[in-house]
Amino acid sequence: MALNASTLDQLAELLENCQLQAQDTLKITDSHPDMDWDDAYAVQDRILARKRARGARVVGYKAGLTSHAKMQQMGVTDPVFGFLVDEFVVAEGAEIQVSDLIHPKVEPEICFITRTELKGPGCHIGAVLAASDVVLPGIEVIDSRYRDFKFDLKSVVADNTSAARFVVGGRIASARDVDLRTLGVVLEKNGQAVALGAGAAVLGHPAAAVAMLVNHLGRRGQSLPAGSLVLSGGITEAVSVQAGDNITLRIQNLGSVSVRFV
Ligand code: OOG
Ligand code: MG
Repeated sequence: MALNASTLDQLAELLENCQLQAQDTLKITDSHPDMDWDDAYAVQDRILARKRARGARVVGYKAGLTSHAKMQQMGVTDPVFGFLVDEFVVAEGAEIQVSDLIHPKVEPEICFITRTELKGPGCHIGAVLAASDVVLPGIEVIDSRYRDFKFDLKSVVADNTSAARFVVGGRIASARDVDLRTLGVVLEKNGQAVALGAGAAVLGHPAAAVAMLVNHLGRRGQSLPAGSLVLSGGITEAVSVQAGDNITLRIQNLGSVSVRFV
């Protein structure tokens, strides 16, 4: 660790306040260039601790930057991991207030719900599929707290990987009964297909993103509890949205899920 506890607390307070007040900031590595990976995840942990102290409940986790399309869009090279709490949940078909957010973008994702606990190191696709109950479509709404979505990996980790809202829905399927690599994915904005892909865009197989998450948690002495929801990462580039936009995600065999921005 390169930063002391009070600096980590200050950074967590800054980033969480930016989230709650829909205000942006410069990426924190500009002011703290020596921040290391442990510091970055320690800031994220402190944001979660602040939310927990106000009664928030962790409902799952997310992997991000797991597809080449996303890595290219953001100019980075490695996946990152974040937490999902109840305040991020949006009901299927509900409205999202754009004024609560800074510069939201939507991402088409394949979501897993686990039936048994998963532990790393050594977690692999087979273990993830064996432990997963179901998969279903999910739209993640990301909203980097950094000005113009400009960040490096450590800054985005500290910012809980831009997590803001998510909606899951459509049709559930057994994780073992569908070929998650070849599932076709269509993201529509106002009735027009704006991004297309297939499950394999995520690390060759979306379950690989869940295995990476579990191994990441294992390195930190944590496991993925039974009943966790995991967003495995955007399959395509993220798409900017504005008030008035209707977003629908269609995934082959898994139906569709929609959300409206107002
Ligand atoms: C970081 C979060 C990326 C994904 O699915 O790739 C992410 C960002 O691009 O702001 O959630
Ligand atoms: Mg995402």
